[in-house]
Amino acid sequence: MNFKYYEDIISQRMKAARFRHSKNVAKEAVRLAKKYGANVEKAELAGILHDATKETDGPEQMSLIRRAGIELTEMEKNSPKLWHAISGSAYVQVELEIADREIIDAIRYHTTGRAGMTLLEKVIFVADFTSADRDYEGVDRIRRIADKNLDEAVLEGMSFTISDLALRKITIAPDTFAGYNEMAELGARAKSKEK
Ligand code: DGI
Ligand code: FE
Ligand code: FE
Repeated sequence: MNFKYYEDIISQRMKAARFRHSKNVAKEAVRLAKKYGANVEKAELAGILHDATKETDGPEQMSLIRRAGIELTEMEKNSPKLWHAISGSAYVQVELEIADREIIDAIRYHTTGRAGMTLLEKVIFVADFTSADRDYEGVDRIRRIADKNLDEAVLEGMSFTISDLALRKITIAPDTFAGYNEMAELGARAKSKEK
């Protein structure tokens, strides 16, 4: 896995600010991977690549998705914000020839999450929320949680996203709900054990 090689390629696909974000996510993913026992090299690589196609135009993203053999659902077709996660996972497969399923899926599900997330998927999902460049309201709270319990941080991130989307009356992907329900149930069970 040649991090510098991929970092170079990716830097040419995006503006400086997004490249900075990608580097911050890679760094945060490494920190979380060490803390929670995920594969550190994969975390760093998935982190730098996770937004690879965020600045790629719609038709090119659709072409990457087609080339990777991915079928979009009607809702996905109608949710342009979700495209970059899917086309990003397609891009690393068809253009960078990365075959590692864990890395591909960490990119694929970095925006929505899903039920049954792998440790690496959780690390990237949370790192995207807690990277150094993030300054939304509530980021301190999620950073604090991320230092204590990765699953709780995933749940917090999903809760944040769903609340935000619902307030703005934007469609919420089934994967987002499925991930949220799974983590909320896990959290509820942990709480009932504490008592
Ligand atoms: O790419 P980033 O900006 O670093 O972060 P991201 O990949 O988490 O993208 C965040 C955007 O994606 C934000 O505008 C909310 C949107 N989003 C997240 N989950 C869903 C969603 N949009 C829709 N329509 N449905 C979702 O489930
Ligand atoms: Fe993203
Ligand atoms: Fe991101």
